[in-house]
Amino acid sequence: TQGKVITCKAAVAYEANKPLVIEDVEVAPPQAGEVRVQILYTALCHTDAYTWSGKDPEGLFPCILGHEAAGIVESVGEGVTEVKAGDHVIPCYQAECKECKFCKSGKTNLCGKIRGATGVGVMMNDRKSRFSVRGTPIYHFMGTSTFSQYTVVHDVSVAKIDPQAPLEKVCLLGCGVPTGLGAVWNTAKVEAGSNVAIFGLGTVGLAVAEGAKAAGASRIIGIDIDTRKFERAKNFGVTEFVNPKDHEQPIQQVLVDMTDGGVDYSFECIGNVSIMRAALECCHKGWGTSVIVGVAASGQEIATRPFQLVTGRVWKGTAFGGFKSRTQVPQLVDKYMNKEIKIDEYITHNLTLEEINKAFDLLHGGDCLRCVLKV
Ligand code: NAD
Ligand code: AHE
Ligand code: ZN
Repeated sequence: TQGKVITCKAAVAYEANKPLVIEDVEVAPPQAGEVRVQILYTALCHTDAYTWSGKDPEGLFPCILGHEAAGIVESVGEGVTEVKAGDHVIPCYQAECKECKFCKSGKTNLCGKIRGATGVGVMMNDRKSRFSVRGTPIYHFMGTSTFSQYTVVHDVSVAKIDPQAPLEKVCLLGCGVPTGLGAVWNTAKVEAGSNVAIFGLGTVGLAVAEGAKAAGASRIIGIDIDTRKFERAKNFGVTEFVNPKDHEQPIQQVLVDMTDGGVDYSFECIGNVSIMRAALECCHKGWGTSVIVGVAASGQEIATRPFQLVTGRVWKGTAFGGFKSRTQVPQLVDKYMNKEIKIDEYITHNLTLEEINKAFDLLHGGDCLRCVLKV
């Protein structure tokens, strides 16, 4: 297949909110600096649902969504040295070129090399797509497009992993689990003994809980409006639960009262700007830090009284938990293999690519953390 167009199945999003269509898609060979990957397993993340909803300013249609996956390199383009056919890989929507201003700064995991192309659904070389259906180009998504049996990614966007690792599990290390763990370990740098509040107990929020427990946090308070989330969250380290619907007072006040003035760290894992405000305002005066993890829709803005920051609270955000993708995803795979981090517990459903619309329904149903699709 090397050097040839591959025709395979992919789920195409033709329009916002319209069911995805399983199509025979033509996938062009990788050009210089590109890698064609056979995707074996992909999970769905709420960010896929967000873009599909039409509220993502970077969402272009028709496109192939998907960014939490694992697979095997099929072939590589000219000049690609770090991976070869047969390598087991995880596509990384947050690239790591190790050469750009961002990568060399030592201050961020964001990479600038190809971000200009991935935000508009094309490959860097020729600003074109490698996907087409009956001659019509289909946009890439987040530089990954994993809802396809084959995809083409930039070489700076693939992490080579231990070939022994089960791809049907470690696909989750493409997004949600690292995001939550890294928000705690890299972005907030939670210390032992801290009090932590987590808004939203989906996969990302539960991974925050797992990370906070590992960091030695004393109290880990989980906040969700869906009480079905509470029982499961105990296994991830959440020690107390608050349902905002049980309280008349604003949720930030409830938390301040529970914690003698506020929490040391809070995490917003929903994507709701009024909860982002509450998450900042439930932090302790003088030092409390709030991390925004959730992705809010186009046009939404955050607000608070500047006095909140003047009096020492800190407002931060995180992308992929601050992990440097190509360097650290393989390390997270090793941690899973050594049973130092969970993955299996986040997988509540397993379906096939053909059943992807059902998988999106499950994701919206509330009972589902991650649904892994066999591609
Ligand atoms: P999810 O939908 O599984 O989890 C969200 C949780 O929030 C659910 O349990 C829901 O019941 C709860 N919730 C909704 N409204 C609430 C409210 N008003 N008060 C309290 N709880 C409420 O989603 P997920 O896959 O865990 O992702 C969470 C967010 O993180 C999404 O916005 C996603 O786009 C974003 N995300 C960001 C990054 C990043 O790099 N920054 C990475 C992955 C996901
Ligand atoms: N296109 C969206 C932005 C979405 C966003 O913030 N994405 C996160 C990852 S979410 C993964 O589930 C991210 O990493 N952002 C940094 C980046 O470089 O995109 C919008 O609203 O414009
Ligand atoms: Zn995601």
